[in-house]
Amino acid sequence: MNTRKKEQMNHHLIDNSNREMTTNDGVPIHDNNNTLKAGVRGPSLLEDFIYQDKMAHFDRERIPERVVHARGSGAHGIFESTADISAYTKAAFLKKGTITPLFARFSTVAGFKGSTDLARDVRGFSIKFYTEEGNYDFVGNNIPVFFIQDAMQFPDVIHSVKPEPDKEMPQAASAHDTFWDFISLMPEAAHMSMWVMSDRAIPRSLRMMQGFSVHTFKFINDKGKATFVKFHWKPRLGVHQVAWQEAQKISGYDADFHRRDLWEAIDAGDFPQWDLGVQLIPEEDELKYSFDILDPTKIIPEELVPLKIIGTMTLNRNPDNFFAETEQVAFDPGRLVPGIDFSNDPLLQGRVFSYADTQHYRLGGPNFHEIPINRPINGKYNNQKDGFARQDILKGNVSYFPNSLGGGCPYHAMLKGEKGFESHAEKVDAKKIRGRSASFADHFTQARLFYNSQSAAEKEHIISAFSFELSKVNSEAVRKRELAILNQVDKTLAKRVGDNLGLVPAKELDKLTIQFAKQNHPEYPIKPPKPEVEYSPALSMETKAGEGSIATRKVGFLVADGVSKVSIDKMKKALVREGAKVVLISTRVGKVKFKEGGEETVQHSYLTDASVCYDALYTPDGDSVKILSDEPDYYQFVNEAYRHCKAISFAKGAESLLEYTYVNKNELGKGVILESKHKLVQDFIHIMKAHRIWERETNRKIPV
Ligand code: HDE
Repeated sequence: MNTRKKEQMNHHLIDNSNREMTTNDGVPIHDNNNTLKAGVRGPSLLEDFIYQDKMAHFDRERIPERVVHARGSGAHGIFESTADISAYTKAAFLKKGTITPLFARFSTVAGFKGSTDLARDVRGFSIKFYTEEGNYDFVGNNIPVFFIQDAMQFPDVIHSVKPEPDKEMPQAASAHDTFWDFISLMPEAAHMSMWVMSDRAIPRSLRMMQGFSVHTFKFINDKGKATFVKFHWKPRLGVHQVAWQEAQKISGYDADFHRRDLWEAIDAGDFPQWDLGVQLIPEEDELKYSFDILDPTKIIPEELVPLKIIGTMTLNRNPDNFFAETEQVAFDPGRLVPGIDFSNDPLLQGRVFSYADTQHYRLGGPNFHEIPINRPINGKYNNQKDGFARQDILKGNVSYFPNSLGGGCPYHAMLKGEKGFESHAEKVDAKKIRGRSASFADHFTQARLFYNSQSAAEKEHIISAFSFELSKVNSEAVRKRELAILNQVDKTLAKRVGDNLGLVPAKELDKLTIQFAKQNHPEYPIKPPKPEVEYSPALSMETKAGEGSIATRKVGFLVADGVSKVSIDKMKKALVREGAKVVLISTRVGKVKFKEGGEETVQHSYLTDASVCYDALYTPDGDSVKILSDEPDYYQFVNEAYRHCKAISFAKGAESLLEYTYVNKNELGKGVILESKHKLVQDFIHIMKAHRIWERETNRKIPV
C-alpha cells in the first residue's frame, strides 16, 4: 500500500503516550480514581462533571450487535490483481497490477457476539476494498449456496436458528426444534443443509476456508457489455476442518480459537492468503444450464465452468482496536464500483436494502460512512451534511444540486471525462408479480451432487451431523419430516440417519416421503433436467498423505523435566523448516529442565491445554517419559488426538507410553509413527500433510 493511502486510513489513530489525561472536552484531569464528595466520607456531588463525562461514555459503550454474524474477527490487508480481465470488467481495482487496501471480517452467523468460534455454522466472509473508485464490499460466506431463494424468508430462517424465543436457548447452535421445523418445511434448503452438516461448517481455521459470493453478479466492461460472474476465494493453506467432537471441546477450552489463530498468525508474520477466482458466463448463456444461475441455492460446478484466478488477497495487519474497526465496519453487498453490477437473484436484490438499513440502525444514523474504517480512501464529495454524529464540515452556503453559487460542484462524474457508476442497461419488460420462477423448483439434484462428491469419511461425518442435530430435536414429527427430505437426496443417507434416530423403518420411509413432499412441495413430483455434472471433486475437502502443506500447523511436544533436548531439536528443526509451529507442553508452566542440562520456558501445561488445540503430537524421549507415564492428562492428550485422527509420533525411548493408551496397535504407520519402526521425522510430516487420517474412525477400537 502506498504511503498516502496508509496515512489516509490511519489519520484517526490516537496515541496516548506522553500525554496528560483529559476529559472528552480536553480539560486536564488531576484525579481519575475518586469522585468529588462533600468530605471524604460524605455524599457525591452532582457537579462532578469529570465523573459524569467518564460514566456517560461507559453507559453507552455498546451498540446493537449485528442481528446475524454478530461474532466476528477482522484484519487489514491488500488485494493484488494479477490477470488482465479488462475484456469483462472496467473495475479499476481489478486492472492487472493494481494493489488495493482492504479490511476483511470473518464471522459465525447464529451465535451472539460473545459466543464460541467453533459452533457448527456457516462462516461469513466479508471484504471491504478501499478502491480508487470508492468502496467495494464483497459480503460472502464460506459455503457457496444459501438456505432460501427469496429475501422475504430471511427473517424466518434466522428466527428459526437463533435461540428459541421463549427460553433463549440454545446459543450458537442449529441443533434444536425450531431450526429443523423450518428447514424440513423448506425443500429449497436441502442443498445448503448438506453443506452445513458437512465439515465445511467446522473449519480448522478462518485461514483455511474458502469464500464464495453465493450469488451470480455481473461484470461490466467499458463498452457496457455484461458477463455473469461468481466469485470464489481459495485459501493458500488448503481447506480444512476439525472433528465435530473436537469442535465441541475446543468451545470449552478456547472459545476464541479461530480469533486467536487469525490474530497470532498475522502477529507472527504468517500472513494468510487467498486467490480470487471467477467463473465467467457470457450473458447469452444465462439460460443454458440445467439449473438457474440466478438461484442462490445452486452452484455452478467448477467442472462445468472452470475458475479463472485473477488476484490474491493477503491479510497483513491486525486491527488496532476491535470496536473501532471490527465492530464498526459496515458491510453492504449494495456497495458496488463501476464494472460490477447486481444480477436479478431475488436473494441478492433483497440484501441490497437490508444492509444499509441495518447500518443506519446499528451505527446510529446516516453518517456511518464517516467512521474511519468505513471511509472511502478517494474521499466523498456531495451535498449532504447534517445528521447524527456528522464529522465532515461542508463549507459554504451551497448544499443542493444543481447550483451555480458553488460553481456547479460537485459535478456529475462524466463532465471531465470521468466515468461514474452506471447500472447495466438490462431490458426489463414484465408484469409485477409476487412469485418464483419454475426454474428454481428442483431442490435435490445439487444436494445429491454435493453428497455424492464427498469422500467416504466426509459422508460419515454428514450422517453423524444430521444424527446429532436431529437427536436434539424433541418433536418426532419434525425429525420424520427431515428424514423425508434426506430421502429425496439419498436413500442410504436417510436410512442411516433414521437408524441412528431409532425412527421410521426403511420400507415406510418412501411412503412418508411422498406424503410430506405432497404437503410441502406443491410441484411434487418434478422432473428436473439431467444435470451436466454428477460428480464434482472440487466439492470434497479431503487431502491425501503428502499432498498438503503443514505451514503454520501447531504441533504439541509432550514433555516434562528431564526431556531430551536432542530428541526435541531433531523433530523441531524439520517441522520449523516446513513452516509448522512447535509448542512445548509440560506438567507445569515455567521452566522445563533438559536431560542434557539447561532449561527452556514453557507457557503451556497439561492443566491449561488440551490436544484439541493442536494439529499433531510428538513425545520426545528422555527422563520425562517416567514422569509422563504417571500423568493421566498425558494419556488424555494422546487418546484424544488419536480419536480425532491426528498424526502422533513417539521417539524411541517414549514408545513404551503407547502401551497404556487406546491407540490400536494395528494402526501403526497410519498416522501413528514410532521411531523404531518408521522414519520418524519424514513419515510424521508426510502424514501431517494429509491433515487427518479419517479412515481411523472406522477402525477405532477405543471407547467412544
Ligand atoms: Fe447477510 N446480513 N443477509 N448474508 N451477511 C448481515 O448486515 C441479510 C446473506 C453476510 O462481517 C446483516 O451488517 C439478508 C447471504 C455476512 O459485518 C444484515 C439476507 C450471505 C454478514 C444481513 C442475507 C450473507 C452479513 C446483519 C437475505 C452470503 C456479516 C448485520 C436476503 C452471500 C457482515 C449487518 C460483517 C450480515 C441481511 C443473506 C453474508 C441484517 C436480508 C446469502 C458475511 O443486514
